[in-house]
Amino acid sequence: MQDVDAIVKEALAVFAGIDDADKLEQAKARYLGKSGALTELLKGLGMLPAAERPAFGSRINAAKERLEAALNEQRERIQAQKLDARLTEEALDVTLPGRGPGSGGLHPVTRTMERIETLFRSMGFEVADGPEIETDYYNFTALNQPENHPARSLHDTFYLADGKHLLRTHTSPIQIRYMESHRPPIKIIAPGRVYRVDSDATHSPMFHQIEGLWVDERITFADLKGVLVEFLRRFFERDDLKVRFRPSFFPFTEPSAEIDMSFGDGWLEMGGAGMVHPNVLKNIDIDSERYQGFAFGLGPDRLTMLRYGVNDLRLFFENDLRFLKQFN
Ligand code: 2NM
Repeated sequence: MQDVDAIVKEALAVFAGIDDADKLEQAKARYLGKSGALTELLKGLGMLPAAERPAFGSRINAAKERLEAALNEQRERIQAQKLDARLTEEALDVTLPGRGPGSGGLHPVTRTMERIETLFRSMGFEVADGPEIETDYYNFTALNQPENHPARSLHDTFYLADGKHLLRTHTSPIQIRYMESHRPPIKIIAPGRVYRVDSDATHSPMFHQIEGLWVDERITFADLKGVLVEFLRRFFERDDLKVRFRPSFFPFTEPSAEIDMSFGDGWLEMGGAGMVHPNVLKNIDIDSERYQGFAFGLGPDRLTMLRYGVNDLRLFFENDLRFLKQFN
């Protein structure tokens, strides 16, 4: 059987070497637990001659107290160490400079819109505006879209619950409204948000459009080509950019064309255009014998994707700052 002093000496050394609270309690059990070294000694008390029992008993009790005191000290030391570590880890350096208010920036599509407006202003175009909630008349009828034209179907157009209004599907209504209150020469662009029931990697239910309109005496398709080629070359800063006009159809223009521009080895569709249909001019009391005009529509979202190399249109409208911050 181990001597009391030897047990105490060993236990004190073991306790002092432990820096984990759980391990300390396990070590305590080895000396003071039910079958701990000191407890075992106490159990052997009955075998001693009666005269020696009190002295030996009190030695063991003194040893127990000694170990309990050492345990308490070690518990406190471990707790203090833990607190120190936490304070160090969570320390705040209050001498660091503040982060300051984050600087905001314009949305990439807004930057494109402003750039487009600047370029067209330099070519003598005014910028016109109008409501996003429109009537059937301004969105379709005035634009020579027959009553049964597919674009009017519930499928493409968001109709309001009142059955009278809709979200404009293009910015042409701006131009109709402008032509109602102004007489030629009319030379405007109409930028803004438009809405169609459509959603995938290249279509968003809300997207942007910029339409242009130039009505005067003797405006021809050559003027249309000149303006659009000049615009695209300046927008993409490429003097050698090629532009191609492919025959197409729109109810509000005749003749009509799709506008393609050279891109790498191929062509990319950039928008549509044409000479304003005489019926449209008649609808707003402009003499279509005396005045002619061209109109076009461009997609600023598409122009932004190409200019910045973005491959998914939806990124523009999710408002994830990690994406948007890259443009400022
Ligand atoms: C396009 C393509 C072709 C257009 C026509 C008019 C208006 F009001 F003068 F009739 N505004 N915009 C037009 C013409 C729009 O977008 C692809």
